[in-house]
Amino acid sequence: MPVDFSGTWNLVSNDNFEGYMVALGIDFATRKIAKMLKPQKVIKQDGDSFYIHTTSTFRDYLLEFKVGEEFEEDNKGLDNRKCKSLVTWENDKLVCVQTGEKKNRGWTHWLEGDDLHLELRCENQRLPSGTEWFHLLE
Ligand code: YOG
Repeated sequence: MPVDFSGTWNLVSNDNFEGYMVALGIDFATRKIAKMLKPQKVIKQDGDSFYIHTTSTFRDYLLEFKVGEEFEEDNKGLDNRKCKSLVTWENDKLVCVQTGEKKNRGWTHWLEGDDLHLELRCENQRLPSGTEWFHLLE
């Protein structure tokens, strides 16, 4: 039985989100707002097809992809830089590499019990393993 990320998830911690946003070149005022947000993720997974909708009171971001198929990502409402993204499985981890202007850009999702973990990477910044958690809603 492959891993299933489907569900509604709430942010519980975002250690070093600031460092990640600085690496992405997000301006001070926007970072101040973004740090305070408690975004929610709705993930719908059908095998290798994913729908990940991240919502907040400030901005929303929708990502749809199929594992193993490269796609264009526009990061609209985030840093607005276009990149080519490829998501692959590394055992039960979902690993995205975002190739573009920023080096070493990408993210990794994995599950630990009822927690969804997300590591965000950009240039020399990373949210260390397990510092950003989302909890499954009832
Ligand atoms: O999710 O990559 O699940 O897309 C990262 C924000 C903040 C906007 C959020 C809005 C990067 C202002 C995307 C936050 C900072 C700051 C809610 C997380 C950029 C701008 C949308 C992400 C992946 C993995 C799928």
